[in-house]
Amino acid sequence: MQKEPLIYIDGKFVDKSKAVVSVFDHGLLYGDGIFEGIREYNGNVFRLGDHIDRLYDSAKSIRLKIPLTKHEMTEAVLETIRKNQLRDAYIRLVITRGPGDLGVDPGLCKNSTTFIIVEPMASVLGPREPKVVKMMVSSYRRDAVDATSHEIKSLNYMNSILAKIEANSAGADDAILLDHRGFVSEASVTNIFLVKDGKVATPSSSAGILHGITRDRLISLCSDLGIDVAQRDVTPFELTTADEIFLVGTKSEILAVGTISGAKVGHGGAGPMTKKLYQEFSRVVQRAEEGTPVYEAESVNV
Ligand code: PXG
Repeated sequence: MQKEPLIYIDGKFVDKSKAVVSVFDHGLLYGDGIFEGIREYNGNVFRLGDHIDRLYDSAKSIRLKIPLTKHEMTEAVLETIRKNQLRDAYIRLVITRGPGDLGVDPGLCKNSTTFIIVEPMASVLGPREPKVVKMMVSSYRRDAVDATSHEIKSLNYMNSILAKIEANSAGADDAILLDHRGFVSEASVTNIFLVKDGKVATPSSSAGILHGITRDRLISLCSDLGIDVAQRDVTPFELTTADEIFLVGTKSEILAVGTISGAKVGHGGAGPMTKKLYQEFSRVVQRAEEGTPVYEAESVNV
């Protein structure tokens, strides 16, 4: 019989079919919890330290106590990948407030629940060109920074889900959300970049964005390559007049935006800057120094 994937739950490894959490878990009842989406490329977990830091920042901001140290959490991630013997994977690390009586008060929950899912996932980065997507501007505004801010990587994704439903009905691949001021924020699960006259810009944290790890690496990549890159307020006008627009995220990697609400961005395909950054980024993710080796003992032995 084929072996089932193993899921980490609170220090134990259980078969996928038996990996369950309580219906009283406040992560499910109230979206009270946090998560990370992480990737392993060729036996290396890409920027794992950054993901762990962001996880603990999210936890701190919602006063969620994580029972493991950062080092122990890092080990738990690596061990889950090893147990499933994967070299190219998507890793979902979730910490919920844990089971408790009904009622929104987090004080009702004694212990948080931690689980880690790993699934095989091959990169689409490589010699080919970036995928081109059709976008629209959502009628939903991004949650404000003084509300359920996406600076917290929380389990509350209804804002993005509503935008996605709207995009699905309009025949678009995804939607770009504006912030409460009317500036560009991000797409449902990706950060956004635009290119105009050879300069790159991306919305700053005031627009209620998730501080994306891919975004962060793309910004430093631009700097390394001598490309002018700014984190600033971006207006909807700039979206309609940009030469190129692209989206970035751990799972999506880099996507070129072909159209927004039917209007072409540039020539309607992946532009030269997007292609260049895509090629460069495909090399970055494969570099050993960008990640944490999963099978260190194995590589030491060879
Ligand atoms: N913005 C939001 C709101 C996100 O959820 C990103 C940007 C990109 O961040 P990283 O750190 O991955 O570069 C995310 C990513 C999915 C998926 O299915 C992705 C995310 C959350 C839920 C689903 O791709 N987070």
